[in-house]
Amino acid sequence: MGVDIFGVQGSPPCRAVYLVAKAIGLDYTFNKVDMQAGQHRSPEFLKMNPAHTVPTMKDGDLCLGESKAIITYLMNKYAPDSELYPKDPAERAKVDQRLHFDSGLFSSIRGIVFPVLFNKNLEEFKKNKPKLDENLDLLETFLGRSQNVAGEKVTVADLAVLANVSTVQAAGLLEKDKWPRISAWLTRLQTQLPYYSVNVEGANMLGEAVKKGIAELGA
Ligand SMILES: N[C@@H](CCC(=O)N[C@@H](CS)C(=O)NCC(=O)O)C(=O)O
Repeated sequence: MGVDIFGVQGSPPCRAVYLVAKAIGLDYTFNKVDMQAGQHRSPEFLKMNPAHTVPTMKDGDLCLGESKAIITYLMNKYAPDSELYPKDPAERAKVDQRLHFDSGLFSSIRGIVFPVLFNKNLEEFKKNKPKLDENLDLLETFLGRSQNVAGEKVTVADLAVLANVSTVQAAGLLEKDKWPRISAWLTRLQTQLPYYSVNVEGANMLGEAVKKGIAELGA
């Protein structure tokens, strides 16, 4: 049977799951969801995940939506001894906290993507941009306290945040002068993580579309 992951390439929460799966050497089947055709709202898909979001995972009888739930499940079940999700309660709590932070970061990115790619609304983009900047400021603070997002070692929190921040960078919205620690962390992970490339194509695809959209809006 094995693990099935349903997703698309551009989506940051999907890419976070692919990064984790690759990092732990998970043997899984990737099922590309045709969102334009509304496959994520089909009765079969809604049976697995009524919230009609990707990523969605199926492992035997267990169907899960929500990237963070999928990530922590995969770690608990398939890589329980990995340092990517530490066992010590305090260390794990910090990773979990950063994963929650990452959900907020993703929402603030969505706040940019929607007005730029779908609504074509400059005012909405301008209204939402400060929330993204605020989250990047917070991440810059985290990275001032430790080398990585949730401590000195790379954890699943880094992989989740990486999927989001690489999109921001590809969109031309990660100013090096404003967020130098984030920029340096991203550069370091590029050489440090042997599986870094899993995320690159999707991040560039979405990021570059956003960059083009911003230019077209005249922002
Ligand atoms: N909190 C969710 C967010 C997932 C999400 O919003 N995915 C988007 C693609 S990036 C999606 O599936 N949108 C389709 C929909 O909401 O109908 C997670 O982390 O998995």
